[in-house]
Amino acid sequence: MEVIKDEEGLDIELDINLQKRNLELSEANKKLLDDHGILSIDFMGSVGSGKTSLMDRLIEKLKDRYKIGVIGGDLTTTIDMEILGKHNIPVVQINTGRECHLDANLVAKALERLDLNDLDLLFIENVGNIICPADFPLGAHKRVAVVSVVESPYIIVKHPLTFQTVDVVALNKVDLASLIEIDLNKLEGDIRKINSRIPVVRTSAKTGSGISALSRKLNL
Ligand SMILES: Nc1nc2c(ncn2[C@@H]2O[C@H](COP(=O)(O)OP(=O)(O)OP(=O)(O)O)[C@@H](O)[C@H]2O)c(=O)[nH]1
Ligand SMILES: [Mg+2]
Repeated sequence: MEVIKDEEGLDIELDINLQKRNLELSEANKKLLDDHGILSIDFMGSVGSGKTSLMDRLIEKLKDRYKIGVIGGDLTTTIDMEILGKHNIPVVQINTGRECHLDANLVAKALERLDLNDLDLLFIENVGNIICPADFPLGAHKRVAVVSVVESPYIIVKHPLTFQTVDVVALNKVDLASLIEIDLNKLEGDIRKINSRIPVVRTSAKTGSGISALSRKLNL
């Protein structure tokens, strides 16, 4: 079969400049966070994979030990930040309109809205999408890919870049795995073929299983 690869496309120069500028801004974000002693974690994953639900669980578990803030990316709504704001923590919503990922410039603007002297842990929820965020580091110290096990048996092999660029994978919704007969060992094996050293944690934001393990893998 003949396969056309997009890296042969004409828009490559524009892409490279955009990503170069994003990388510079992401490094500035990281320095700002480091200067304030804030650890930050970027959660990425498809729409509905469970990013907000896992962050909700982690915040519940960690809020007595850390001063936590959240920046949330969403095309148009404020639903997720309303949910997480119920923990009485500072939250900033970014509505990207049509963009399928956050970028370092948007995060820089959101950081201006937070009292960085009063935070020691920052969660960033990326726009629901497993493809676009991979190319746009935000300055977070760690990146977590959240994969719902009900998405597709091919979810990992179809998105190799994402799994090369993250530090931890949460295989979420394991409470539903038996209902659809998905092979979790196969999914985990697909991840390890792409990135052999990456920690993979099986979680259920519904039951709470795996939340402590996820927290430990994030060194929290
Ligand atoms: N059964 C089950 N449902 C879950 C789990 N995690 C999340 N959900 C449900 O899945 C739906 C989507 O979860 P969210 O946490 O909003 O997913 P998200 O990744 O933040 O979605 P977007 O922000 O829209 O991209 C909600 O109805 C959750 O209650 C889980 O582990 N098990
Ligand atoms: Mg969400």
